[in-house]
Amino acid sequence: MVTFDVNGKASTYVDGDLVDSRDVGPVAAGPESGLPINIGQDGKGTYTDGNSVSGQGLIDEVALWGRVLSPVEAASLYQGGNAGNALVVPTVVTGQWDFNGNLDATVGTALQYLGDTASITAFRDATIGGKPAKVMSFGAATKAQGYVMTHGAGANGGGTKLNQYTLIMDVMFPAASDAKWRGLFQTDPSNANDGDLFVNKANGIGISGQYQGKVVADTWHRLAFAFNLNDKSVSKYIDGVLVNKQTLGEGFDGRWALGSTALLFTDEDGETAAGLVNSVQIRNGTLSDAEIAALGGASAEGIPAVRAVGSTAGSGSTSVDRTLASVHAPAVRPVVSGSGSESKAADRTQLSMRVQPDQSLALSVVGPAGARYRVESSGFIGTDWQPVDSIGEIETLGEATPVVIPIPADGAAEFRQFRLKRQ
Ligand SMILES: [Ca+2]
Ligand SMILES: [Ca+2]
Ligand SMILES: [Ca+2]
Repeated sequence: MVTFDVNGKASTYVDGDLVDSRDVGPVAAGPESGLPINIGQDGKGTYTDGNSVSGQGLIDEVALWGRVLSPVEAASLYQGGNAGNALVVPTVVTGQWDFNGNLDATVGTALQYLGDTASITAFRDATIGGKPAKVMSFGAATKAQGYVMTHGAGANGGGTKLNQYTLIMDVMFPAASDAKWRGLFQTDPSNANDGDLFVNKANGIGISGQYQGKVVADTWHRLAFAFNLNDKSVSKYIDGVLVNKQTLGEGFDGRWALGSTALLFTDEDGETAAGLVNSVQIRNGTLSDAEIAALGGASAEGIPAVRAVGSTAGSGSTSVDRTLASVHAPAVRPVVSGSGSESKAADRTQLSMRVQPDQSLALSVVGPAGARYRVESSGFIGTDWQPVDSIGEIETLGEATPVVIPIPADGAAEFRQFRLKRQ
C-alpha cells in the first residue's frame, strides 16, 4: 500500500508495516491530469514489455481511496486480507451538522429545509452536561417539511445504495413531546411513505413494532443507529448503551438503504413532535458496540468527529499560549508543550485538524470564549514559525463551539505544521 498526502509525502507499507516514508513533492504525489492511472505501467505506457522494469505477476484485488489511510488502517487492511476479507473502506465521518446557528455542515454538505421548514425552526442556546451549547429547535413537521440530509457516503455493501452506515444524533424532547410518536429519520427523500426510525409512544427507539430503551423527557440523549443491511440489522443505542439489535423487514438496497439524501425529523403522516438537536453525524460503516460506547452520551461539543491518535496532551506541563498540530498525521490531536503555571487555559484550548470530504484540510480551534489567537505555520523542521496571513486573527467561542478554518488550498502544500499563538 502507498499513500500520498497533499504535501507530497509518500508512505509505503508492505504487509501492513510502514517500510518507507519520503517526500516526493506534491506534483509527483498527485494524479497527473489527463493521464489514466495504470497498474504495471505509467500513465503514458512507458513501462511496458521490453523495458527493464517490466515483469509478470499475479494480482488479486486493488483498491484506491480518496484520502490518506493511517498506519492503523494499513495494518487493519492487511489483517483483514489474511482473514480472507475483501479490501474494505475504513469507516469515516462523511456528514456532521452541529446546528450552531444554522444548517451548515461541520463535515460534508449543509442540511437544507424541505419546503417551509424554516418556519418551524429556531436556533437557540441550551445547556448539555452543564455546558453551554448552540442547538436547533424543530417543530412537528408535516409531510412537506423536514431537513434534507446529503450524507456524502456514496454506496457500499456491494449495492447501488448506502447499506452500511451509522446515524448518531444528540437530541432532547421536551415534556410536551413525551409519549408521542417522534419521527427521527425518513429514508425516502420525497417523504411519501412511513418514517423509518421513531421514538414511539412508550419512549422507546426503533421501527416496525420493535422499540426498546427509554428516551426521557427534557433530557439530552445520544441516539445511535448502526445499520448493516447486508444482514438486515440495525443496532440501536441510547447514550452509548446497546438497547437492541433489531432484525429489519428489508435489507440490501431496501427500505433502510440510502440514496444520496434522506430526511431528518419528519414523517409522511404527521407522526412527528417538537424537539431540540445539538449534533447529527453519519458514518459510512457499521460501528461496533465498543465504538459507539466510546462516543459516550450527549455533549455540548457535539458528536466526536475524529478519534484522537496517541496522546501526550495533559500528561505533563502545559503552556498557555501554544498548541501544535501537524499536517502529517491523518487524525491530529493537539500537543501542548513547554512549562508554565497557566495550564488550565491550555487544557481548554485545542487545535485539531479535519480532513473534509473533498480532501481539503481544515483547522478546528476550541478555546475560552473571547480568547484571540493567530495561527502560525512552519516547515517540517518547525523552526521558522510565521503567522498565516490569509487566516488572520481568530476569536474562540467557548468550549461548545469549535471555530473551523479552512486551510487555504493554494497554501496547503507549503504548510507543514500549525500552532496557535495567543494574542
Ligand atoms: Ca451545536
Ligand atoms: Ca408515518
Ligand atoms: Ca420511509
